[in-house]
Amino acid sequence: MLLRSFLPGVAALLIAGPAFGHAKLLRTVPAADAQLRTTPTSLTLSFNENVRLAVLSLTSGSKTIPLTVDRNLPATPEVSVPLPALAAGKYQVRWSALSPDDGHITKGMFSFVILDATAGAVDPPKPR
Ligand SMILES: [Cu+2]
Repeated sequence: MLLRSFLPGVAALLIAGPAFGHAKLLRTVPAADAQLRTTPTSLTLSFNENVRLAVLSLTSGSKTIPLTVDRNLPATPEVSVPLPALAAGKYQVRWSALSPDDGHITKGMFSFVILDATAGAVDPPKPR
């Protein structure tokens, strides 16, 4: 009896589920897996709908680079934060975004590389 009254509710949830879009990350600057020859001065995440960033962290190895996210801003599809001067290295971005429309949270991570400008080209062919 309990099961019988429960199932229609579950079915309704399953059907309704896909109708609500979750915030999807469309693109970023720097782009995922980018190999940069110049140091980026800002980090931008573009979503398919309005979001509030719950988490935005930038790390390089064990080092965390402090970022300032203004959480008082209204929800927006594009979030941009200024970056401090970054040294050459591999950086990892972790994010988590809240969609105010339905309260859903999506998250992900990506990385990019800042090449060492003083080292010249990446893996130049070595003369033998
Ligand atoms: Cu959603």
